[in-house]
Amino acid sequence: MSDEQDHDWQSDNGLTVSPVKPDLKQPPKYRVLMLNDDYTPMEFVIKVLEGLFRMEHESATRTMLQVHTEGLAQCGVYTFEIAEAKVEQANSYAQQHGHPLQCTMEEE
Ligand code: TYC
Repeated sequence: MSDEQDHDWQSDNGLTVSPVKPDLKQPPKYRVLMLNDDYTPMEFVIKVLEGLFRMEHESATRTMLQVHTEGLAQCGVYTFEIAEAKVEQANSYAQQHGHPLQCTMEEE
């Protein structure tokens, strides 16, 4: 395909013709955050971080301890729909097991 066929072109006065700037903006990303509470067992939190957020045991443990000591920590960064699904899955999995563990999300 020739260069001319690769682009849309705009013409202002009929004399100059220039390529329309392609819109290359990335979709916004969302941080999933995990919040501390006084009741959820540490081992359960580590399991969620490994199983749902695909962390290795060591980084899951480090992240759990960061939540425990600082109040919250980032579990991952995703597009809107994936972040929304992770938050929903973490919160309902915790609820099903009788734990108050909560995740939330915010735009990066
Ligand atoms: N603070 C909890 C405890 O002492 C452990 C915990 C860590 C809970 C992280 C939630 O997101 C959390 N058992």
